[in-house]
Amino acid sequence: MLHERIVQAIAADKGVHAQGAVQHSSFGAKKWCNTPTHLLLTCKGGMLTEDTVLTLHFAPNSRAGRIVWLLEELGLEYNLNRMDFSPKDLKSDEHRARHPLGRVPVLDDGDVRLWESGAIVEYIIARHTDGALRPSPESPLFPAYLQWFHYCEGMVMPPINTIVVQTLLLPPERRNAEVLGQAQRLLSRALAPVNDHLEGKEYLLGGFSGADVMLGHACFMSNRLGCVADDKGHLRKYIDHIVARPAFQKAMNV
Ligand SMILES: N[C@@H](CCC(=O)N[C@@H](CS)C(=O)NCC(=O)O)C(=O)O
Repeated sequence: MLHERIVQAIAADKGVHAQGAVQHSSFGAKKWCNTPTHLLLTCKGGMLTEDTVLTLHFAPNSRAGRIVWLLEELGLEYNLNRMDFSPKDLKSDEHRARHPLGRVPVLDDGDVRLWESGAIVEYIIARHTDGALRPSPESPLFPAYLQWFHYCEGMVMPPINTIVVQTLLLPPERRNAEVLGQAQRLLSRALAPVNDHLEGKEYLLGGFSGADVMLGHACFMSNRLGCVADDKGHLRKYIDHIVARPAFQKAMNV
Protein backbone atom coordinates (compact mmCIF):
# COMPACT_ATOMS: atom_id res chain seq x y z
CA MET A 1 0.00 0.00 0.00
CA LEU A 2 2.71 2.42 1.03
CA HIS A 3 4.83 1.22 -1.86
CA GLU A 4 1.97 1.94 -4.29
CA ARG A 5 1.61 5.46 -2.94
CA ILE A 6 5.32 6.11 -3.32
CA VAL A 7 5.21 4.96 -6.91
CA GLN A 8 2.20 7.23 -7.48
CA ALA A 9 3.99 10.12 -5.82
CA ILE A 10 7.12 9.61 -7.90
CA ALA A 11 4.93 9.47 -10.99
CA ALA A 12 3.38 12.77 -9.96
CA ASP A 13 6.87 14.04 -9.13
CA LYS A 14 5.82 15.34 -5.72
CA GLY A 15 5.57 14.33 -2.09
CA VAL A 16 8.68 12.17 -1.97
CA HIS A 17 11.45 13.71 0.04
CA ALA A 18 14.18 11.66 -1.57
CA GLN A 19 13.50 13.37 -4.88
CA GLY A 20 15.89 16.24 -5.38
CA ALA A 21 17.72 16.09 -2.07
CA VAL A 22 20.54 18.63 -2.01
CA GLN A 23 23.83 18.78 -0.14
CA HIS A 24 23.23 20.77 3.01
CA SER A 25 25.66 20.98 5.86
CA SER A 26 29.35 20.77 6.53
CA PHE A 27 28.68 17.44 8.23
CA GLY A 28 28.00 15.77 4.89
CA ALA A 29 24.28 15.33 5.50
CA LYS A 30 21.55 16.20 3.05
CA LYS A 31 18.59 18.48 3.21
CA TRP A 32 15.19 17.32 2.06
CA CYS A 33 13.49 19.57 -0.43
CA ASN A 34 10.34 21.36 0.60
CA THR A 35 7.25 19.66 -0.77
CA PRO A 36 3.79 21.07 -1.23
CA THR A 37 1.89 18.03 0.00
CA HIS A 38 0.47 17.58 3.48
CA LEU A 39 1.28 13.90 3.65
CA LEU A 40 4.93 13.26 2.99
CA LEU A 41 6.62 9.97 2.41
CA THR A 42 10.08 9.83 3.88
CA CYS A 43 12.89 7.31 3.67
CA LYS A 44 14.36 7.05 7.17
CA GLY A 45 17.16 4.59 7.80
CA GLY A 46 15.91 2.43 4.95
CA MET A 47 12.34 2.46 6.30
CA LEU A 48 9.59 4.25 4.44
CA THR A 49 7.29 6.13 6.80
CA GLU A 50 4.47 8.63 6.54
CA ASP A 51 4.81 12.07 8.11
CA THR A 52 2.16 14.64 8.87
CA VAL A 53 3.10 18.29 8.59
CA LEU A 54 4.68 19.73 11.72
CA THR A 55 2.78 22.37 13.70
CA LEU A 56 4.69 24.90 15.73
CA HIS A 57 2.92 26.84 18.48
CA PHE A 58 4.68 30.16 18.36
CA ALA A 59 4.80 33.68 19.78
CA PRO A 60 6.97 36.46 18.34
CA ASN A 61 10.17 37.62 20.10
CA SER A 62 10.53 34.34 21.93
CA ARG A 63 12.57 31.16 21.84
CA ALA A 64 9.98 29.80 19.41
CA GLY A 65 11.91 31.81 16.80
CA ARG A 66 14.69 29.22 17.10
CA ILE A 67 12.38 26.54 15.84
CA VAL A 68 11.08 28.59 12.92
CA TRP A 69 14.71 29.32 12.06
CA LEU A 70 15.61 25.60 12.13
CA LEU A 71 12.57 24.63 10.05
CA GLU A 72 13.50 27.29 7.50
CA GLU A 73 17.16 26.18 7.42
CA LEU A 74 16.00 22.63 6.71
CA GLY A 75 13.33 23.63 4.21
CA LEU A 76 10.73 21.59 6.10
CA GLU A 77 7.05 22.23 5.67
CA TYR A 78 5.22 23.40 8.81
CA ASN A 79 2.11 25.08 10.07
CA LEU A 80 2.48 28.01 12.42
CA ASN A 81 0.00 28.61 15.23
CA ARG A 82 0.87 32.22 15.91
CA MET A 83 -0.15 33.53 19.32
CA ASP A 84 0.41 36.88 20.97
CA PHE A 85 3.13 36.97 23.59
CA SER A 86 0.50 37.72 26.20
CA PRO A 87 -1.21 35.88 29.07
CA LYS A 88 -4.47 36.01 27.09
CA ASP A 89 -3.04 33.54 24.57
CA LEU A 90 -0.20 31.78 26.39
CA LYS A 91 -2.10 31.18 29.65
CA SER A 92 -5.36 30.23 27.95
CA ASP A 93 -6.81 26.82 28.77
CA GLU A 94 -6.20 25.85 25.17
CA HIS A 95 -2.48 26.57 25.32
CA ARG A 96 -2.02 25.25 28.88
CA ALA A 97 -3.36 21.96 27.56
CA ARG A 98 -0.35 21.97 25.22
CA HIS A 99 2.24 23.21 27.70
CA PRO A 100 1.63 22.95 31.46
CA LEU A 101 3.33 26.31 32.09
CA GLY A 102 1.70 28.03 29.12
CA ARG A 103 4.99 28.66 27.32
CA VAL A 104 6.41 28.46 23.84
CA PRO A 105 7.69 26.76 21.77
CA VAL A 106 5.52 23.64 21.51
CA LEU A 107 5.78 21.29 18.55
CA ASP A 108 3.16 18.85 17.28
CA ASP A 109 4.20 16.09 14.93
CA GLY A 110 1.25 13.76 14.38
CA ASP A 111 0.69 12.06 17.74
CA VAL A 112 3.89 13.50 19.18
CA ARG A 113 3.76 16.72 21.19
CA LEU A 114 6.82 18.19 22.86
CA TRP A 115 8.06 21.37 24.48
CA GLU A 116 11.52 22.68 25.47
CA SER A 117 13.26 24.37 22.56
CA GLY A 118 16.43 22.25 22.89
CA ALA A 119 14.43 19.01 22.86
CA ILE A 120 12.49 20.25 19.82
CA VAL A 121 15.68 21.14 17.92
CA GLU A 122 17.16 17.72 18.69
CA TYR A 123 13.92 15.98 17.76
CA ILE A 124 13.57 17.73 14.40
CA ILE A 125 17.20 17.06 13.50
CA ALA A 126 16.92 13.40 14.53
CA ARG A 127 13.53 12.59 13.02
CA HIS A 128 13.28 14.93 10.05
CA THR A 129 16.76 14.96 8.52
CA ASP A 130 19.22 12.27 7.59
CA GLY A 131 21.80 13.75 9.94
CA ALA A 132 21.91 17.41 8.90
CA LEU A 133 23.27 20.10 11.22
CA ARG A 134 24.69 17.68 13.77
CA PRO A 135 28.02 15.83 13.83
CA SER A 136 27.69 12.09 14.35
CA PRO A 137 28.48 10.74 17.84
CA GLU A 138 31.77 9.36 16.46
CA SER A 139 32.87 12.77 15.19
CA PRO A 140 35.53 14.67 17.16
CA LEU A 141 33.14 17.66 16.97
CA PHE A 142 30.32 15.87 18.78
CA PRO A 143 31.36 16.70 22.39
CA ALA A 144 31.68 20.40 21.52
CA TYR A 145 28.31 20.23 19.76
CA LEU A 146 26.65 18.93 22.93
CA GLN A 147 28.47 21.38 25.17
CA TRP A 148 27.54 24.54 23.27
CA PHE A 149 24.04 23.31 22.48
CA HIS A 150 23.27 22.87 26.18
CA TYR A 151 25.28 25.87 27.36
CA CYS A 152 22.51 27.95 25.83
CA GLU A 153 19.61 27.04 28.14
CA GLY A 154 21.92 26.04 30.99
CA MET A 155 24.09 29.16 31.34
CA VAL A 156 23.13 31.94 28.93
CA MET A 157 19.35 32.00 29.01
CA PRO A 158 18.86 32.19 32.82
CA PRO A 159 20.40 35.69 33.12
CA ILE A 160 18.65 36.71 29.88
CA ASN A 161 15.32 35.71 31.44
CA THR A 162 16.04 37.90 34.47
CA ILE A 163 17.08 40.85 32.29
CA VAL A 164 13.88 40.56 30.21
CA VAL A 165 11.77 40.41 33.37
CA GLN A 166 13.60 43.37 34.97
CA THR A 167 13.59 45.60 31.88
CA LEU A 168 10.47 44.68 29.91
CA LEU A 169 7.96 42.55 31.76
CA LEU A 170 7.75 44.02 35.26
CA PRO A 171 6.08 47.39 35.77
CA PRO A 172 8.73 50.03 36.62
CA GLU A 173 7.77 50.17 40.31
CA ARG A 174 8.54 46.46 40.75
CA ARG A 175 11.93 46.46 38.97
CA ASN A 176 15.08 45.94 41.02
CA ALA A 177 18.31 47.57 39.81
CA GLU A 178 20.48 45.27 41.92
CA VAL A 179 18.90 42.12 40.48
CA LEU A 180 19.24 43.56 36.98
CA GLY A 181 22.92 44.48 37.46
CA GLN A 182 23.69 41.03 38.84
CA ALA A 183 22.04 39.33 35.82
CA GLN A 184 23.90 41.61 33.39
CA ARG A 185 27.25 40.73 35.00
CA LEU A 186 26.33 37.03 34.97
CA LEU A 187 25.42 37.17 31.29
CA SER A 188 28.62 39.00 30.42
CA ARG A 189 30.64 36.31 32.23
CA ALA A 190 28.67 33.52 30.52
CA LEU A 191 29.33 35.03 27.09
CA ALA A 192 33.09 35.41 27.63
CA PRO A 193 33.99 31.75 26.90
CA VAL A 194 31.74 31.82 23.82
CA ASN A 195 33.64 34.86 22.56
CA ASP A 196 37.00 33.17 23.23
CA HIS A 197 35.89 29.96 21.54
CA LEU A 198 34.76 31.80 18.41
CA GLU A 199 38.20 33.21 17.64
CA GLY A 200 38.96 32.26 14.01
CA LYS A 201 35.58 30.53 13.55
CA GLU A 202 32.50 31.52 11.62
CA TYR A 203 30.22 29.26 13.69
CA LEU A 204 30.60 27.32 16.94
CA LEU A 205 31.86 24.16 15.24
CA GLY A 206 33.33 25.92 12.22
CA GLY A 207 30.35 24.96 10.01
CA PHE A 208 26.76 25.87 10.90
CA SER A 209 25.01 23.39 13.23
CA GLY A 210 22.09 22.92 15.61
CA ALA A 211 24.30 24.32 18.39
CA ASP A 212 24.17 27.68 16.54
CA VAL A 213 20.38 27.50 16.37
CA MET A 214 20.37 27.34 20.16
CA LEU A 215 23.32 29.41 21.33
CA GLY A 216 23.43 31.69 18.28
CA HIS A 217 19.86 32.74 18.95
CA ALA A 218 20.72 33.37 22.62
CA CYS A 219 23.71 35.51 21.54
CA PHE A 220 21.44 37.45 19.19
CA MET A 221 19.02 38.05 22.07
CA SER A 222 21.89 39.11 24.36
CA ASN A 223 22.93 41.67 21.77
CA ARG A 224 19.38 42.97 21.41
CA LEU A 225 19.35 43.51 25.16
CA GLY A 226 22.55 45.56 24.83
CA CYS A 227 24.63 42.95 26.65
CA VAL A 228 27.37 42.20 24.09
CA ALA A 229 30.15 44.68 24.80
CA ASP A 230 32.45 45.98 22.06
CA ASP A 231 35.38 44.04 23.51
CA LYS A 232 33.64 40.77 22.54
CA GLY A 233 34.66 41.14 18.89
CA HIS A 234 34.47 37.45 17.93
CA LEU A 235 30.98 37.22 19.36
CA ARG A 236 29.88 40.37 17.56
CA LYS A 237 31.12 38.95 14.24
CA TYR A 238 29.38 35.66 15.00
CA ILE A 239 26.09 37.49 15.56
CA ASP A 240 26.61 39.24 12.20
CA HIS A 241 26.99 35.82 10.51
CA ILE A 242 23.81 34.57 12.19
CA VAL A 243 21.79 37.65 11.26
CA ALA A 244 22.95 37.42 7.62
CA ARG A 245 21.44 33.96 7.16
CA PRO A 246 18.28 34.17 5.02
CA ALA A 247 16.50 31.51 7.12
CA PHE A 248 17.21 33.52 10.27
CA GLN A 249 15.87 36.70 8.70
CA LYS A 250 12.75 34.89 7.58
CA ALA A 251 12.25 33.41 11.06
CA MET A 252 12.60 36.79 12.76
CA ASN A 253 9.99 38.27 10.44
CA VAL A 254 7.19 35.70 10.60
N1 LIG B 1 13.45 26.30 28.59
C1 LIG B 1 12.24 26.56 27.84
C2 LIG B 1 11.79 27.98 28.13
C3 LIG B 1 10.43 28.29 27.55
C4 LIG B 1 10.04 29.72 27.85
O1 LIG B 1 10.24 30.23 28.97
N2 LIG B 1 9.47 30.39 26.85
C5 LIG B 1 9.09 31.77 27.03
C6 LIG B 1 9.28 32.54 25.73
S1 LIG B 1 10.99 32.74 25.37
C7 LIG B 1 7.61 31.85 27.34
O2 LIG B 1 6.82 31.14 26.77
N3 LIG B 1 7.24 32.76 28.25
C8 LIG B 1 5.86 33.02 28.54
C9 LIG B 1 5.63 33.15 30.01
O3 LIG B 1 6.55 32.99 30.78
O4 LIG B 1 4.49 33.43 30.35
C10 LIG B 1 12.52 26.35 26.34
O5 LIG B 1 13.70 26.40 25.97
O6 LIG B 1 11.58 26.08 25.57
